Amino acid sequence: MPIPKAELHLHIEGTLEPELAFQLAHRNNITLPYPDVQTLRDAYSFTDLQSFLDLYYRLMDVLRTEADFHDLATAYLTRAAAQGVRHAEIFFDPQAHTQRGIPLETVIDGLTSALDTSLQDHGISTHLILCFLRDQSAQEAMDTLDAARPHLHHITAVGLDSAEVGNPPEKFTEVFQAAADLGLRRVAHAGEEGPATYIWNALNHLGAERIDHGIRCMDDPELITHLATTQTPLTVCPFSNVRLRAVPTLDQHPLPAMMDAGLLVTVNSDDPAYFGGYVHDNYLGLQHHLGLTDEQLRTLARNSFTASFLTPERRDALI
Ligand code: ES4
Ligand code: ZN
Repeated sequence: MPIPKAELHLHIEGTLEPELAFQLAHRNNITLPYPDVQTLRDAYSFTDLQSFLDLYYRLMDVLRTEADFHDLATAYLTRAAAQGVRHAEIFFDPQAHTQRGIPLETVIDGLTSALDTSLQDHGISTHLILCFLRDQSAQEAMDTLDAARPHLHHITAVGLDSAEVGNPPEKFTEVFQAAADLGLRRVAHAGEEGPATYIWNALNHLGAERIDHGIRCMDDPELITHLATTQTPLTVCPFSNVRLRAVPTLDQHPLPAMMDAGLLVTVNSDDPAYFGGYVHDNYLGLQHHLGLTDEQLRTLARNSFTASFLTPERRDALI
């Protein structure tokens, strides 16, 4: 049995497996620009974050109805349960859907209809994290937060994702402040492809409580000390880093050095349908390629609960 764990860095749109993409395309009378599942899977060879994002946004076109979002989330939860996931904090990208004419309610109602019964059906508690697309304007992010106001009882936190370099955190200072004023928690992708300064700025300008990826902190000794002292969690995604070439090979992943530096590291899957595995597959990859011990894997699993936004009661029950 895979070790019980929380998953804290998971884009629900990144769980769209080619088989489901073809099913939804058929159901919605859409012709995908790929003849079959294998040809689509063969297209999953990326050179950097942008080359991945291009396919990720293109394939989302099959997500049209509430049932599509429900089925997407249910498929993820089923796989996550088999990987030992007991709690999942799930990102979604409203702007990627509203900009192609899908109402925000369709997205949120579809996702929450699956998440609402997840604890009973899959033994997984869930939170939703609304992400702003950082390669779009600050005003569009603010409009998205405004549109989400009627749905805030379903949303735990805001996040920041998409193309990092050239879109620094401070572009979104105002909308993150507005989110905090609404009682939302805050996380941000930083230091995936972007520099360590983006991590500092996510902390100092956005009030980020967790850093998604954060691997580039290893370039800045002062930042390592700061993150270790404050025990700010980092949601690291090893398979993602290799597939997007942020790290050359899994054998060279900085995760062991990050743990040795006293950082609160967690392991996550990011976009598992695209990067070759779900969260426990990432744990196994680390064990195999980096020789992580059972004790280190237990530490990573414990960190995942510590770093979550769970109430102390459920967290204590899960650890
Ligand atoms: C993402 Cl790997 C990654 N980085 C930034 N934004 C994203 N959205 C979906 N996956
Ligand atoms: Zn991500």
